[in-house]
Amino acid sequence: MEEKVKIFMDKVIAKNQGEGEFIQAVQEVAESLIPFIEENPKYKQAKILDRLVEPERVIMFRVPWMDENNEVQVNRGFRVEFNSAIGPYKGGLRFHPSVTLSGLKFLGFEQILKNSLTTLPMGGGKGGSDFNPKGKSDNEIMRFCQSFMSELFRHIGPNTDVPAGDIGVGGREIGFMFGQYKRLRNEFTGVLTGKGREWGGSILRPEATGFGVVYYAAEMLKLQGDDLKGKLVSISGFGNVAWGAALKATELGAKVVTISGPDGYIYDADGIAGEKIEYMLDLRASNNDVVKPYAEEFGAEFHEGKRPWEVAVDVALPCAIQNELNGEDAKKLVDNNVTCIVEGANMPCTPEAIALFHDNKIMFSPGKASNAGGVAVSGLEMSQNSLRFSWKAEEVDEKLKQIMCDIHAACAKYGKREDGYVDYVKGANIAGFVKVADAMLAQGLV
Ligand code: NDP
Ligand code: 2IT
Repeated sequence: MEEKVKIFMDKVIAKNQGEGEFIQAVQEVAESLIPFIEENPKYKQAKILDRLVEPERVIMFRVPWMDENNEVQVNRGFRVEFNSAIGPYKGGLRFHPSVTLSGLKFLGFEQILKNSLTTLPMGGGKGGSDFNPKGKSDNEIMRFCQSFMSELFRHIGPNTDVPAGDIGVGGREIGFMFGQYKRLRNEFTGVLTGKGREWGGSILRPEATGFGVVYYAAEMLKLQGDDLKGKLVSISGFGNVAWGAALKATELGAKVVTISGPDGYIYDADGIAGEKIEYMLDLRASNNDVVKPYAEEFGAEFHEGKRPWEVAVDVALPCAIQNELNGEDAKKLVDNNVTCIVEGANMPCTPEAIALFHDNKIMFSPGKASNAGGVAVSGLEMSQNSLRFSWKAEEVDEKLKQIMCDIHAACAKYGKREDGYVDYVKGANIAGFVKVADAMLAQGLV
């Protein structure tokens, strides 16, 4: 089997030279899926996996804009329309200087399986720009978003491709892009999700990813007869996902002791709760991208240049960025008797870290399963827009909780090993794949 994976990956590597993150994401999926496909020859004959790793379309464009000093700036915009077998392309936009085609291809590829897991009719896509929002004025952000949408608008639509937020894209940016789309098309439609509540957005969308991560963690613990009450939790990041996760974990009786930024991590032995969680929003809104001010505000420890994985906890929730938890970090967590690692970010754990968790039979969930709550509520926002209706907070929360329970059940079913250990990576990849693959078979060679 290893040989079959190698032959497949050699082709992928040759075709996608220099795209390390994309190759990393495909490798993980190929290891789970190739044995499954060998047992199900209909997928093999139709070369579903070869087709799945090739985006249906990639759009790359120039984004010119004028800064506050009347100087011309030029960025690059992208939209990777990866797979539309089960619904319109759906996935976030990332504005960050590190954005490359490889990064967006990895995110778009993961999104195919993630969106399938939600059980909602959404295909996979991702986009963004190498624009750096840090230190930009509101006016500059607006001018950039308008220029970005002046090209993107011709490629998207409520039945074609529905972008949303990701790193660097929140409610403000979605507002500016929605306004420009509406102006160019003269249509008020659900073309983006993450909109403001007053103009078609869903209640609980900002909280949804973090809440979903914690609902998923609770399901993993429940399967072992355990729960979150009294558990020590470490979280990385301090953005939208980290904030929602801290809020829900605390509500369910856990104690969150860390958050982190690119500058280092905060250790707060008293627990990050109440006004301290709200303060995370101020930190993020300040546009400075540092967590150190938390230590000064609340008298907690700040560990400069370090990551939170050296702290002894029961549950770890990496919620910042890809490849932020490596083999060494994983070893520290394992040595400190961690019981459960649940990814909030996309691909935050390296392959070495995941292998160590698996070898030690520690519960580990990949982001494509445990962070699917964000895009799931985006899917609910699309439904509400189509119905011209909006559900109440309790209704959305109930649906979100049910979706996370169902994703967990599907992953546990496909990932359960003979000795009872659940390989959630394998479970998520196979459970996400089947629906997309069957739809591709039904729709012929397109
Ligand atoms: P935010 O922009 O709110 O937060 C991410 C921030 O983390 C970046 O600004 C980045 O800062 C910072 N960061 C970079 N490196 C580190 C580090 N080593 N330690 C701590 N922080 C770091 O983004 P979100 O909360 O929206 O997204 C976080 C993750 O969750 C991403 O992987 C995203 O793809 C994923 N996700 C988001 C969803 C959503 O609905 N928003 C849904 C599902 C997944 P800097 O700019 O300096 O690099
Ligand atoms: O990675 C993700 O799932 C997101 N950034 C959310 C995508 C969406 O369409 O809500």
